[in-house]
Amino acid sequence: MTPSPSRPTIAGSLTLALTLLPGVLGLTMASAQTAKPVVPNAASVPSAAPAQKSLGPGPWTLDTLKQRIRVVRLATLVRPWGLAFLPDGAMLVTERPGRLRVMRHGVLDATPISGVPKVLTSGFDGLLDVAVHPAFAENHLVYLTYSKPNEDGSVQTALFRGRLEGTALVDGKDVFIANTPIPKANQQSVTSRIVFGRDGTLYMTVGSPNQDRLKAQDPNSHRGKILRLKDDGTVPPDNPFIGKSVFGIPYQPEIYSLGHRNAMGLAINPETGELWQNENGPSGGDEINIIRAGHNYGWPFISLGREYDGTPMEMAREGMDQPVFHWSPNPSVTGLTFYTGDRFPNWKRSIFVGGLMGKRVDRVAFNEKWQPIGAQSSLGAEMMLLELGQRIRDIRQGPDGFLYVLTDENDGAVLRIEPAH
Ligand SMILES: [Ca+2]
Repeated sequence: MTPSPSRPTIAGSLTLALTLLPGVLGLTMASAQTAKPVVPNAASVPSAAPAQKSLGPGPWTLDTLKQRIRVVRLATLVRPWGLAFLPDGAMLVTERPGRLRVMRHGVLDATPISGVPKVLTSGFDGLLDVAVHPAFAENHLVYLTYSKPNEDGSVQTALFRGRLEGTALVDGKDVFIANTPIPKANQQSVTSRIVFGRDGTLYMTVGSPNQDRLKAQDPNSHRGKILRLKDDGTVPPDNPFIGKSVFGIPYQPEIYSLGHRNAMGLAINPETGELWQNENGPSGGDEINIIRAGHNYGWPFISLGREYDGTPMEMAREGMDQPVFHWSPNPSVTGLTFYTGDRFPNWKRSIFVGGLMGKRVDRVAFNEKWQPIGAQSSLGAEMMLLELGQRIRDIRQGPDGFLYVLTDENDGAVLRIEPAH
């Protein structure tokens, strides 16, 4: 994807400058930072939440709007978080406590892959997403995002790269570490997804902690941004904010888009090549966005949701993009995949997302112009897998045309959705 020339993303109004600067300068801003109750965002619900309904071995046959499906439990993993497929069809799956696993022909290899970095495992931190280099067949490169613990107890979001040789990642190293560590005293989990674009650059989301939400608009911080990197972690020369600044504060050159809360899903539209993303809103306002170079997606200034105490939020501002689809109430969306396979012809041009609090998978159908068919909000989504009662962490289409689903549990499951006849 070639970034289009960026347009001004921050209106130069005095009001906005006054809103932004205190956060940038680290000053207290009563209206946005201290007056609101501190409520964890959806990614930060304590892991000691009420016990999950036990899933059982399955399989399950379920009816959906367009398709009878069979859901098969392939494996049990601890808090599986992200998955990616190798060219030979094998599947890599991360476990949040810090293990990378491999499945071949639907069977889990008992031995985790060695060479994975040490991760922070408190809260919802840990080993996060996994992506495979587009030229994996030649270079065997695998990428991981994770919560990198520092000696002072703070945590940073890092991108790690290693070469997969047999059951080991070798020559592994951090190729990029996002700035703005989250201090130990203020620790709040943030997430990171990664995906390769058609031009071979890598997009990486870096979450914005709810307690320091203005970081999502701070040009000097990687938090609350989507970054665009070369495959070695360096800056592509055509990134939209290179050499630019706002109110005299230079942008970090890795930034591709800003104003994001906690992005949980990231995928390339297989038809248009555009980058699509989903992120968690506050109370209501989970959203799917089409990400364009240099654009501002509004957080924390605008949202279609409300503050946790019920206070309405500003819903629109000039120069800030609206989502293509949004939810209220929130399922806490996570994972995002476009269905392009042949196993479920009725699901072509559908997007699937997981839901943590919603304990379900949502299908959203799109028309030829990539507009949602019907409602542009929750009513336009088909809820699936509610019968299983599981927090869903990720969903991806496999090269075999089946859908693969991860549940967010200590005895989490890798599920495969197949047609039932
Ligand atoms: Ca937004």
